[in-house]
Amino acid sequence: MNNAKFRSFALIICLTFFSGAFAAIAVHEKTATFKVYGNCAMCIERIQDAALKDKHVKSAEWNLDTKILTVVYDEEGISLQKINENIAAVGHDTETVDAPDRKYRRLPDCCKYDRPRK
Ligand SMILES: [Cu+2]
Repeated sequence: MNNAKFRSFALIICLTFFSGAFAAIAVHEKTATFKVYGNCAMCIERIQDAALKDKHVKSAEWNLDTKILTVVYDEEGISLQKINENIAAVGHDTETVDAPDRKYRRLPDCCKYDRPRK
């Protein structure tokens, strides 16, 4: 193989590898939004940290005004249901999962929100 041929060969290998890698990332990443109940600025970190606890959740942003959480996650690694459960586990009811009562009671007073189903 001469030099020019080798270079174009190497280039094709690189392009194949990178486009494959990017396609893999793009295919499995999903964005979802759902309601998470909370009350104050202190809740932001607690809710986002609970969502981000699983490494398959790439980003989590909770809006204090709308109470909407936006998550980007790898759907091959974690389900939306499990993300809801992880958040409920720290005391915040979500659209679909209720927090355990004892966890809700342990929240600081400023974080106690009106529970939608209680
Ligand atoms: Cu709070």
